[in-house]
Amino acid sequence: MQVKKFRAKTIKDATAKVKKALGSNAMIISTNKLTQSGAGNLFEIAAVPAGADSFNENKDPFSQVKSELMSIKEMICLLNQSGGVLEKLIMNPVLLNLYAKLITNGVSDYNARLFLERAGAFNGQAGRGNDVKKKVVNEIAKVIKIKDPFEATGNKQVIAAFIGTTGVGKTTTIAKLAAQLMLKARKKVGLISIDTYRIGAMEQLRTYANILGVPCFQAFKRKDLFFALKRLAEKDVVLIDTAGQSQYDRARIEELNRMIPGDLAIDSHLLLSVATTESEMNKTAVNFSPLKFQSYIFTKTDETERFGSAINQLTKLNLPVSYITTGQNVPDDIEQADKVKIINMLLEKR
Ligand SMILES: Nc1nc2c(ncn2[C@@H]2O[C@H](COP(=O)(O)OP(=O)(O)O)[C@@H](O)[C@H]2O)c(=O)[nH]1
Ligand SMILES: [Mg+2]
Repeated sequence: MQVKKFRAKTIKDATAKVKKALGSNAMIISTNKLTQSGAGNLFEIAAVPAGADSFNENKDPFSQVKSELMSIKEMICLLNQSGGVLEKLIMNPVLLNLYAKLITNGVSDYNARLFLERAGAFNGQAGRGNDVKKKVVNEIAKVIKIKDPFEATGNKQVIAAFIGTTGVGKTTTIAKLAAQLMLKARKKVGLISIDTYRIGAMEQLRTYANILGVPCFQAFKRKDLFFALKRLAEKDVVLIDTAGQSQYDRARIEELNRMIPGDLAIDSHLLLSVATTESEMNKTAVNFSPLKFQSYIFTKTDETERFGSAINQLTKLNLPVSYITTGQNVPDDIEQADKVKIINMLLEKR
C-alpha cells in the first residue's frame, strides 16, 4: 500500500492537498501536528487512496466500526465544525474518526462533544487510543434505553397505543406487530382504531385485521373505546391505532388525550421517523407530550443513513426505545430495539 504524506500550515490546507492528490474518497491513516521551533504550526496528514483500508477491520461486536479510518470527505465535514475539536483530536485518529462518524450521521456537535468529554477524550494522554474509544461507545450506550413492551407479563393484558404524525408509520407498524405477536409469540391480538375526527382512517387497519383474522373496532368517542376494550378483554394484546393528528394540531392531540383515559393502563408509544430533522422530531415529542408516551419507536431507518437525530432526541427526553422499523414490508420490516444494533447503525460506515 502506498501511504502518502501531506504537510501544510493548517489542517484545512493539508486536507485540501490530500483531496487534490488522492481524491475525496481517500482514507486518512494518521493526522499529526508537527511542532517546529519558531516556524509556527505544521500539520501532516498521511493518507491512502480509496479502497486501500480493508486491512483494518474491527471485530469487536460492541464497536463494530467497519473501518477505523476516516475519509477525507469526513475530514472536510469536520472542518466546518466550530470550536477546535479537530485540534484537540488531531493526534488521535481513532477518536477523530469516531467523532467524524457521529457528526456525519447526524449527532449534533454538542452531543458528539459531550460523549467524548464524558469518556475523558480531551484529558491529554488519558484520552488516547482504543480504550477511550470504548468509553465513548459506552457513553453513547448509556443514553439508549431499551424496553420490550410485550414481554411475558403473566396473564395481564397489554394495551398499547401508537401515536405520532400522519404518515410516520403507525398503522403499518401495528400490522407488523400484530402479525409478529400472533405468529411468533402466539398471542391473541385485538385492534382498535381511534378516529376522533371521523376521517375514515379505519379502512387500512381493517384490511390488515381481515388478513390476520383478528377483531378490529372503531372508536369515535370515549364510550366506543370502552366498549371495544370490553369486547377485547380476552385478548393478550390490544393495539390501538390513532389517526389524524398533525404535530401542530394541539386541539386534536388534546381530544385524543381525553379519549385515552389515564386510569386505564395504556402504554403509549411515540413514533418518530428518523428521516426527519432533529428539531422537527423534538417539536413532535413536545407537542405529543400531553399523551404521556412511555417509549419511542423509530421508523423509516431504511430511508436514511443518519440515525443521529434519534440519538439527539434520546439525550433530550430519555425514554426507552421499543422498536425500530426498517421498511414497508408487513410484517417483516420491524425489529425489537437493541442497543448494539442501534450503536452499529450509528457508527457503521455505509
Ligand atoms: N421506508 C419505510 N416506509 C415506511 C416504514 N413504515 C411505514 N412506512 C410507509 O409510510 C407510509 C405511511 O405509513 P402509515 O402506516 O399509513 O402511517 P400512519 O399515517 O402513521 O398510519 C406507508 O407508505 C408505509 O408503507 C418504514 O419503516 N420504512
Ligand atoms: Mg394510519
